Formats: sequence, C-alpha cells, structure tokens
Amino acid sequence: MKINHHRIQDTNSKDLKSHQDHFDFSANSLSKKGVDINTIIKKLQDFQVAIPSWALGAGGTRFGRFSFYGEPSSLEQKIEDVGVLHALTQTAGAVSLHIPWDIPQDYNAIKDLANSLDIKFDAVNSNTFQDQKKAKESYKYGSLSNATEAIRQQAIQHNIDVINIGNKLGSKALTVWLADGSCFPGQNNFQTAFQNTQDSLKAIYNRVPSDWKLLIEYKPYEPNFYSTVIQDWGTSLMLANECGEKAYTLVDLGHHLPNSNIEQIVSILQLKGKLGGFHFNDSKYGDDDLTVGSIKPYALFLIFNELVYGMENNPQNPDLAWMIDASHNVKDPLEDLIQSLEAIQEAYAKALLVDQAQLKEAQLDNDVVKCQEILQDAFRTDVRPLLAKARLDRGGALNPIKTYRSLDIRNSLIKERGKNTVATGL
Ligand code: LRH
Ligand code: MN
Ligand code: MN
Repeated sequence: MKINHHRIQDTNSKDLKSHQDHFDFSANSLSKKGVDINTIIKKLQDFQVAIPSWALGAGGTRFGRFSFYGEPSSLEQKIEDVGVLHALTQTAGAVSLHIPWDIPQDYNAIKDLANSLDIKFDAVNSNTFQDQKKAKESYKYGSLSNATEAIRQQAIQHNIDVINIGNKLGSKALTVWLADGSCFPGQNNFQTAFQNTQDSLKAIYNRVPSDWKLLIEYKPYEPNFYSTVIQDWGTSLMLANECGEKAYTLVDLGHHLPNSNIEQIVSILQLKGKLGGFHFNDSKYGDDDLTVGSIKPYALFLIFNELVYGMENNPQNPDLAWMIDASHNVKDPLEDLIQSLEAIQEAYAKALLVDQAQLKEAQLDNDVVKCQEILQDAFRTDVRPLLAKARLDRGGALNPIKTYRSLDIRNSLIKERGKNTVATGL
C-alpha cells in the first residue's frame, strides 16, 4: 500500500489555518529570543531515523502476542509500511534489517521499492541470539563468546553473510548485539568469554568494508540474568578500540541499569569519537522497549542536549546511525512508531533551542540556577508548530496520527493483507 500525497494534503487543508496561527506565535516568540527558526526547521527535516523491520508487527512478550491485524508478512510489505510512516512524518527515511528475519529474495526489486519511497537501508543487524533452522551449531551457550570454536566460527560467518547482504542493499554499517553471557555464577569464565568475543569481533571487523562501520551494542542483562559479556558502554568501547577505527559503540536507551546517566555516557563517547549508533525507546523498569518519550521525556531531552553539543563540537565523532528500537503488544505498531518519531523530533528541536553560549557563560560563573533555567526554558517550549512546519514543507502531514486515522490506513492494510498475518521478528 502506498499513500497518495494528495490525500495527505487534503487532510492538512482543514488544519492549515490553526497551524499557521500556532506557528506564527512560536516563530515570533522564538525570534524575539534570537533563535534562527529556519535553521532549526532545516535540521529537523534533515534528521532521519531508521525504522527496524521487526517493529512493524505487534511485538509480543514471552507470555503472549496479540496481533494488530494487517501486519506485513514480507519484506516488501514492511518497506511499504515504512513508506507510510515516511510519507506522513517525513522523518522515517531509512529501514534497518535484522537477518535472517528479513533476507531479501529479489535485491533489485527491494531496492527499487525502497527508492520509490525515498527509503535508505541503514545498519544491518546480525542475529546470533536464536538458533536458525538447519544450523549445525546451537547458540544456547553463547555465540561469538562460545568456548567451542566451531560455534564461534558459525557466528562469525553469519556476521560476514549479513555484511554481504547489507552490501548489496547499500547499507553502511553492521550492528552486533550479543545475548552471550551466563545465567548462573560459575557457568562460564568471564575472561575466556570476553577474550573469545574480542577475537571473534576482530575476525568480523577484518571483513567490514572500508566505508562501513561496525557498531557494538551493549546491554546489562536479558536474556542472560547473571552476566552478559558486553554488559556496558565501557566493555563495548574496549572492544571497539581493540577492533579499530571503523568500530564504534552503539547506545540503546533501554540497555542501562536504573538511573544510569545516559547523557553523560553519550557525551564522553562523542568526545572520544566513538559513538556510532543509537537505538531509541523508553522504559520504566528494564529494556521495556516502550514508545520513545512516553515515560521520561526530560531524560530524552537531556540526552539530545548532549548529542547536539557533540554534533556541533566533536568533529572527531562520525554521523550517527539513528534507529527506533521499540515494539510491544497494545498499540497499532504504525501509530506507535509515529508517536516515537514525534517524540524524537520534539526532544531534538528542544535541544537545538538551548542557548549554548549562554549556558557556557553560566557554567563559568558557577551560576547553577541559571544553568538549570536555560535547559528548562528550552524543554518547556512548545516546539510542535515547528515540527509540523518541517513536515508540511516536505509534503508530510500536519498531524500524522490524525491523518493516519482519517485515511483509515490500518483498515486498508487489513483489507489488503487479511487479518491473520504475522510479521517476522521478536
Ligand atoms: C536487544 C535489542 C538489539 C536487538 C533488538 C531486537 O535487546 O535491542 O538491538 O537487535 O533488540
Ligand atoms: Mn537495540
Ligand atoms: Mn533492546
């Protein structure tokens, strides 16, 4: 299914007048503060976030899964869904594939389809946390860290296969997330597991094309509940440094122990030029993969404040691979992703409003109150008219959720695909 742009414009036309009033008010008040509103709108338009192929179906938990119907059952349909998101929001111009969940059959057809929807192929993800059909070896006790060489070799080869698949699509990064670890004390030797992982990652790194990045994702626990080999940013950074200059740390917001200062982590990684990728989601307890900004919007803003600082002051750090890594059981996955995209843009816009020069001055004066005022003034600004303007100018929807509902997209998908479709993924 493809969205007709005229239908988006028709829906917009009813709200144009009230949008203009809100926008004029915001533009006036921000201009008075010396904000260059056009630069902010341009930056919002340039900020594109990849949609993971596994978030387009209703996610499940180990206790059950409730379908939202009309889910995409092929890679083509998943890309069409990303096309719907991109047409409405103008900020979802990339897709991130998980292999083997989404192996393309016809590469040219897939590339043509993505091209026609203005969608690029972002990082490809390998999967050595599940056993694959017909695989000789099992990952039950680890993959790249496994004590058995044949198992490590199979996992290394899988990553090389994923690089080759990504290469054919135009991806420029491989994301490795390992479930490897242990569930009980004594189950494995920490040093051996780490050393094996390092050697395996180096073997993969040697096969990473020169214009690619290797993104190493960390996570403290789950599915292993006693130890995880790549448990935190420090471990990921050590491994990236061992691999070489094309290897970077990937931060997933849900992959931290409670109350971790994630903004400080991203800040220092950028200073060291080693922040390569970012997975957005939100959480209350663990790796909950909830809609971005639904639980801790101020924390998200503070993280963006550091990201913006890094993007402006750390030329040693490359452009980041941005991706949403959220999915769950109770919302229409497309509506959920629209909400996440909006929350990301909102936090980014607010961070762009922070007066960095003033903040630096207040920091040098040790004016703690003023520092907080500067941050909170930006956070409390209603930037939604700016987001709407950024979308409108690119042909997107003034209000993506409203348009999605008024165009009755889910029912069209159900009519087209039927009720009993199940998307591959978690
Ligand atoms: C692990 C993770 C990782 C996987 C994805 C499915 O929790 O965040 O990025 O690839 O979920
Ligand atoms: Mn992730
Ligand atoms: Mn995760």
